[in-house]
Amino acid sequence: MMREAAGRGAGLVVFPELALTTFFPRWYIDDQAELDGWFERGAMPNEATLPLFETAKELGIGFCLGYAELTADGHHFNTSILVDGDGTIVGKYRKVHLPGHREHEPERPFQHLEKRYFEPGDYGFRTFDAFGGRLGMCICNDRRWPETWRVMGLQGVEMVALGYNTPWHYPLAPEHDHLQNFHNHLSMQAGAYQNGTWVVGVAKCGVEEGCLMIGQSAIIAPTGEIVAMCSTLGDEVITAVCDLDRCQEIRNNIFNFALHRQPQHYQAIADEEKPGG
Ligand code: CDT
Repeated sequence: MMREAAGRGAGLVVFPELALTTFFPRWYIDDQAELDGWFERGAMPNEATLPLFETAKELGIGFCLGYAELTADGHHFNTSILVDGDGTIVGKYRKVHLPGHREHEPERPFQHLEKRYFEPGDYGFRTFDAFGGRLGMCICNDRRWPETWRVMGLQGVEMVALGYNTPWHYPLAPEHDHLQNFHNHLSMQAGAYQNGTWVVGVAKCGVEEGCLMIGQSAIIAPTGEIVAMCSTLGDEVITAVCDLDRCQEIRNNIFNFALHRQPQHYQAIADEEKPGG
């Protein structure tokens, strides 16, 4: 798929969340050694990912890759890295908003144990000078939170790369199942428009270990318009020309932060306390 993207002239390829494994938080895994087997240890590239790095370098193409990270000192994160066209890691992100639950809930058709298996990311929402612009990353559930986008928007982000694993079925509110695709695009298009940034959102989709995951990976312009979208639940490469200067169309006008924001009224967003009823 990277070769196909390079053949179309792409400079950056975005892979999904936990691209190297199945979405293992759907399983309750009691044995720590077995669980750790799903994680990549230490620095990237490791033995398993070296061929990807080498292929990217050969093609002169950058990539964003999501994987489960086990650090040398034993911390577990849901991570993504941004690698430039000569194979250098230029950015790293660790998922902040971890959805799901901590304990085994056998009544569910499948688990969502991200809260058990990962720690919340410790980097926050950083942005990086790369690919001729300012890029940021977030991962899956992060896309549903306006704070994710705004913190990067305030840094002048011009493209946010994100991967997702979103099951069609949401056991806690099955009446929302038919809205999964809508909520996916709603969140990403709003994030793009309200912050004047390109968004590349990439699904690990289709049926994985019996679990149906939504697709509709999309490249979204700073206007909030979807300019390219996958149309199947299989492996697909979509491409778009992303002119980062188009971010100014939004930033110089409707969302001119310097001119129109009123941060003295936004304090509650950053307060530690849980909001009252
Ligand atoms: N991977 C991930 O974050 N998935 C969640 C599923 C819904 S919450 C159980 C998401 O926000 O898409």
